[in-house]
Amino acid sequence: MLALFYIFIAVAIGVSFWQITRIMNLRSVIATDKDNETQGKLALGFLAFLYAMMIYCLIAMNVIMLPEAASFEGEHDDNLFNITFWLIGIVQFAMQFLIFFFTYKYRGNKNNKALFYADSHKLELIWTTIPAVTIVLLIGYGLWAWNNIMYVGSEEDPIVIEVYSQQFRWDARYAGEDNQLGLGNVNYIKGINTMGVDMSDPSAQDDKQVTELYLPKGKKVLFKFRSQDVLHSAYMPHFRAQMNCVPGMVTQFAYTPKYTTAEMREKDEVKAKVEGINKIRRAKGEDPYEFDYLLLCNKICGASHYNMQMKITVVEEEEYNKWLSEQKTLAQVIK
Ligand SMILES: [Cu+2]
Repeated sequence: MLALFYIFIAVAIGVSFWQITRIMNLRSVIATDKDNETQGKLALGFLAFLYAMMIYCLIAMNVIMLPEAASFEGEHDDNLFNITFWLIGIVQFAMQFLIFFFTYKYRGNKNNKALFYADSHKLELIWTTIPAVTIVLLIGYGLWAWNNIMYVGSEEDPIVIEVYSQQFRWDARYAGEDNQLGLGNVNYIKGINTMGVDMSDPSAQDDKQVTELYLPKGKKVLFKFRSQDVLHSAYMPHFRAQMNCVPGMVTQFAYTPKYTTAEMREKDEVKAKVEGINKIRRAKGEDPYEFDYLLLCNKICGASHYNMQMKITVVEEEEYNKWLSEQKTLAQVIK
């Protein structure tokens, strides 16, 4: 056995010496002009492939992208996204061309001579200033949009709704007549009081707990988030809003719904997307999908995280008032 091992080592050493001598020989092999010509043309071919893939993905993936923002605050997210997308898109389209075209244009050639070029202050000034100013403007707009949806310093009088997260469900509570949520704490969770509302708090009496969100069109809604167990993230993609739900603290965002669910379903853009999605679902043998606004969990919070969602229905104000008046107050439900 040991003899076999020695033989193996001897062979391994022999192979390494052989490889090393091959590498030494390679040093004298330099690519010919013909090789450079081929490699240069391959670089151009790769550029064409890259562009084709980019355009194909943009068109093919469009069907699973979100439709137009369904909240007034979300319009700014879409603006930011579009500006950034086209800016980066155009710049990278041009840069890819320069990279691969110059690779081809300055391919190795015996007759070429390198040019010594130290630096250019003018060029450096341009490529520092333009990106810096652009980024400052984009971040400025982004911060403004952030404050806007976080309800910082807004004068409006919003409808207050609490959204409560736990593994693996959502509960919601409307603030009721007084538009003031009663205090909540995990210690008060008992029986049907699944959100842990402090029933000795006067402002808790008229609160209404529901399992589906109804929102009125054109009215500002302020969401307050709590979590019972781990980090969750309240994600309402159609309204372009997302916020972490953190155990032990209350977080928030606010937006104004722009279209009712029915109006959204009638939009050509939404119809085309629903049709595209249903084509994929049919091929898989799944039930057809109908457009609905959704609240999803966007933090991987455990095994059934994927299933943690709540339907959001946006209706005209009249219908919203009617629906809300039909819901029972906590005082009626919890004795
Ligand atoms: Cu979750």
